[in-house]
Amino acid sequence: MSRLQRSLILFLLAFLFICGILFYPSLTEQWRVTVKAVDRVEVVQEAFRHAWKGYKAFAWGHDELKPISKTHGEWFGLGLTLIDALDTMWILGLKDEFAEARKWVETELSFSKNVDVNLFESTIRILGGLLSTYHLTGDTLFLDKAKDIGFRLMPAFKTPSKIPYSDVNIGKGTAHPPRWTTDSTVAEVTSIQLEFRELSRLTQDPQYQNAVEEVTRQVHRLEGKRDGLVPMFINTNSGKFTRRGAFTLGARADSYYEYLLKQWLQGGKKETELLEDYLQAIEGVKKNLLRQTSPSKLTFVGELSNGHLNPKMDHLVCFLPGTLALGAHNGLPADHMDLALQLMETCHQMYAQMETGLSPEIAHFNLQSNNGRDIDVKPADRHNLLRPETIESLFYMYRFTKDSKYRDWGWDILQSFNKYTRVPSGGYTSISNVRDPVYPSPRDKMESFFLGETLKYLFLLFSDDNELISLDKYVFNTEAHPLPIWPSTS
Ligand code: DMJ
Repeated sequence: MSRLQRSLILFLLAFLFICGILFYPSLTEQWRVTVKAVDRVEVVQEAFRHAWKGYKAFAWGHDELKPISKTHGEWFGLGLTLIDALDTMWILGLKDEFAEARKWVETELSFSKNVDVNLFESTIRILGGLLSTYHLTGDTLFLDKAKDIGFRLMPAFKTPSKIPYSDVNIGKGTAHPPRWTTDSTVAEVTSIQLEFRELSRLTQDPQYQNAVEEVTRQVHRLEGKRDGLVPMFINTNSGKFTRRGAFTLGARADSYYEYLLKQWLQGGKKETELLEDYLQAIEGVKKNLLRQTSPSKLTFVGELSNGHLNPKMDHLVCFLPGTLALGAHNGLPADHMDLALQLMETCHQMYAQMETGLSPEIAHFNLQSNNGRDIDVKPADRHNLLRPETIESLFYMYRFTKDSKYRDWGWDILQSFNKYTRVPSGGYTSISNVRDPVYPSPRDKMESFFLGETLKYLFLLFSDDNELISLDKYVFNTEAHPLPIWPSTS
């Protein structure tokens, strides 16, 4: 080799070395970011497959998987998990799994059964799931099934007040309240509207829309609200609120607020009474229920009981940051977004401060300046049911802000689910103690909303495709089933 050749080779090597130093960090960063984004989506798909593996092996066609005892639990006997998961499989691109589930719906699913179902739960999970799967796939099998269950649920509205009963026998066509009361839950009777209104639009049969809008009309003008906040119970005979004086954004009232905003969006922002009720309620939250913890000033939504503020918040309330952000995205006051940002931080802390990284069902907040911890958990509230609300809100917050911290928070939750709730033989289980990372006490139950909602929102949170269920074209029902925003001619 000549001296010239040697010099050329040395020069080339030096050049490559300098290029490496200059560009390596940004190349690796780019590569890392791309791989990270892809990986997270794939980890969700893998989690779904793992959950499905358990459901398929031990609970196929039944309502819920009991992954530890390797058997199933029955609630309505209608394949609840399978139906709740249909559109998730479609959105996650799990074609084989979707095809086998579709086959079951076609050949096995029958609503002609002498069985009592809860009106609200079967509307949001079954009717909602079938309608959204119909919209995503265009497959009329799902529309036919939706019509069938929708029609069978209608006897619930035959009450003296037209406020529906909680339970319907879908085989006999009879309905009744729970054995111990003639009250229905306010959230339940006011969170079936998106689904029944959509069923009327698709079938051109107004009976469904008329029935649920009668409920909305009555609740709109009822006495007993406090600054737009509603009590938790309503009587099916009198049509009036009962057990007044207690107000929460958690269990029994939560999705009333969610559906005010979402019906307004579904109908193309024309139904001003819905918007007015929603805006008034958010003002009511600010005036009556908002507090900040000590020492970290976390904002939370407490509960009011006969004028007394109880500083506790259900995990269920963590739907609220997402709903507030959705409203702000649609032109509602900017301070709704400010509140969403603060509440999102609190919901994140409800996970981050627990030893397992998983939120308890209910958090108690500290208001005393001399006490050290912001969040306390009572022994009876330490369970985690694999609920979706925080991840749901993270999804909205990421879509609207593009702040990657929301993805990172969701990623941490997914990793905790994988660490503490994953059952090796297939499936995930709810746990009884989020404060014990050594033995979180598995409860042996995978709720259908883990597949219907939690994993779906995780996937959408990590997906870079903003058009995948665009929030300008769809509203999610309270079980994460996307329904179309009506075209302006509807
Ligand atoms: C789901 O059935 C729905 O999200 C409902 O609105 C509240 N409870 C569960 C999930 O936590």
